[in-house]
Amino acid sequence: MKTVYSPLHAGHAGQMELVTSAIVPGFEKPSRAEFIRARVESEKLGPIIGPVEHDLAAAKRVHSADYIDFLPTVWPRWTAEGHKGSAMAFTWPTRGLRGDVPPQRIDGLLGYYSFDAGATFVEGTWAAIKSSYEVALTAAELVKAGEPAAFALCRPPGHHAGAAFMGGYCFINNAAVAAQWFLDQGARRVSILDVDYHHGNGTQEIFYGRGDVQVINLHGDPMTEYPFFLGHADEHGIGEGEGFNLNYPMPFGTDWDGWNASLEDACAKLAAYAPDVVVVSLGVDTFEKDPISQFKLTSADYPKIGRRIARLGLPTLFVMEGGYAVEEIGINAVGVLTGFED
Ligand code: Q9C
Ligand code: ZN
Repeated sequence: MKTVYSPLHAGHAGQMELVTSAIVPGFEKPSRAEFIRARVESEKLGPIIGPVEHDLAAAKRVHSADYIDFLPTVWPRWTAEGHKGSAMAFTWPTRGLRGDVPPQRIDGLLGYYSFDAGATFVEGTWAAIKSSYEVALTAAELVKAGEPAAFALCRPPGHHAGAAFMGGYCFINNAAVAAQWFLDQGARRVSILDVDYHHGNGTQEIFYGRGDVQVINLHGDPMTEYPFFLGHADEHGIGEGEGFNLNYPMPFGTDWDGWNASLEDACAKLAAYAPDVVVVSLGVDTFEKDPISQFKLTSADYPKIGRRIARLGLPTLFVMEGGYAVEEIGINAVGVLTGFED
């Protein structure tokens, strides 16, 4: 299959991250995408192409226009205020505060448009966000044009970003954008299968009231794992979306057998929904050596994931999400893709 990749991701570099009372270099770093690209080449997965330029209209189909228009202003406003270092949120409108009045200064706006401090900006961040979005749309266009599958090597990732907020290394929800784009191009139903270790809270929020996108998440139980405040098994959608959101929270230490039992159930529900296309939010932070995660999948397990998804027999768009064991991230991510093609 073809891979879509942009070198502009590399400008989103050197951003800092809050981890248990220290500010450290971010886990979501450029080498992640470079290891994956190198593995795509060495495994001869297929051609690597650049993204086609797109305006932001498709982003505004799943995000609020004010949120999308805010993103390119963050770094200029942060530096205009005289701030140095990563632009990072630190105050949020939680219960008991006003969440309906956007403040004027960038320090406040960062909190207004986020749910955590985990989506930080440096100078090249907006260009990387935009390129990641274009990578997803370009890969979606390949699938729409008849390719059985395509790989959007997105960086930064997207699944924690909701309709009007960033967080968890995510800004534009690339998988949600692609799913909506397929619908706008005539698909009747789309399934999003999110296999990243973390619950895709943004994707769930965006489609929670809709019956035309089935959202399935396999992830660390939010009782003990980030993002903590969404992803429980009793969240099955609302109104027209009732029954079209499915969560499979799993405990720390989950290995292939436990994880695969969830995958099998998820694939049965996905097949019953009979979508026209599947968007896979492909995170490989389920890996046993991932530095911020607690599942126990091995490199030998990833091709099995790809083979199972292939058995659905549906056009499939793979959208890169998380995975922080950089030495093995290429082996694991491309392992899913080569497994799919077996
Ligand atoms: N000590 C994705 O995988 N931080 N995002 C967790 C780390 C946030 C992960 C705490 C993790 C976000 C796309
Ligand atoms: Zn993740």
